[in-house]
Amino acid sequence: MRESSFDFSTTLGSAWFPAPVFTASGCASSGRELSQFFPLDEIGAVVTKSVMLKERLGRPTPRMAETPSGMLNSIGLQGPGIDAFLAKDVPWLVENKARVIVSIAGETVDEYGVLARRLRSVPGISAVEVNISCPNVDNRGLVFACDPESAKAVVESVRRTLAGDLPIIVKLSPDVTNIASIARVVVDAGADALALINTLLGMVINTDTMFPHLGGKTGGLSGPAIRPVAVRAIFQVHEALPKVPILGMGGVRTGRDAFEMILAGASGVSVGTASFGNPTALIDVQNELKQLLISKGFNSVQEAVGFAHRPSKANP
Ligand code: RRO
Repeated sequence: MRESSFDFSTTLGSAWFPAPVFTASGCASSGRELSQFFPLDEIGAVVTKSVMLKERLGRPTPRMAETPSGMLNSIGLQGPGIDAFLAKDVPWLVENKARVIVSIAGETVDEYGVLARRLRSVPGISAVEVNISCPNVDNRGLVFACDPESAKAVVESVRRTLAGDLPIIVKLSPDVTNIASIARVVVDAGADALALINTLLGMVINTDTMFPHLGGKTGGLSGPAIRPVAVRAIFQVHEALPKVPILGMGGVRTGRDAFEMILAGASGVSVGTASFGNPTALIDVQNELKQLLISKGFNSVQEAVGFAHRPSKANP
């Protein structure tokens, strides 16, 4: 397979992307910092930090902790609110030729509907990520992805509002017993694709002060430590719902890590925490992934999606 004839594009619902590597929501804000290191149109898309209806200051500091092979964050949905975001960030991304996936987060089912309505006629948006799995909320009842009825209500509200305007990608939490059953509920409610996985709820206690280290006490664990959890979740959901596109994420640092997620069933892969240590991680992952797919004999990304599910000699 020659590089020139290899098809590196991918789709999430009706949205098409020329490459399968994306930013992870929350790790690149609206892409301004990363644009100093590479042109944003070289990656699949920028997935923006989950935005709420109103400006939000987020949780008390400290908001970060290093952990073995990972990182704990407790940002708490800090952001400018949807109006400022649509006035400043989306136009800037469009000017910079980035493809844009806007991530939204609401405090109530209705708020998700209102946010979706604001996005309906905005030019330059490829898809909406509906984040129902932020771990950094003070009331665990607001982690909609951990309760099938709440998850269903949010997705139905966004689907009703958007009709067929924009593909809906729903971001799920790994902190559930059966992620495939939650996936099925949100797909039945109208999700076109799924983003797997958000961070895992964790905690670090400072053994000098003998108090929790983070201002918000708990935080979301990301980085290589969670990659096997993400691969497992992607594999289980692809097995249950093989036609539903998955945007995979969780500890991807190399092209081989991204390849592993594609083999598990992801149609695209987001790189998040790795960008903090290496601002060109997205480009490095993308280049390495392309070479790996070609060297394994694939003609396209699509051919490799879910390849680990084929029957083996040992397990036909
Ligand atoms: O803002 C956050 O603290 C946050 C969000 Br919205 C999320 O979805 N996942 C995460 O680890 N942190």
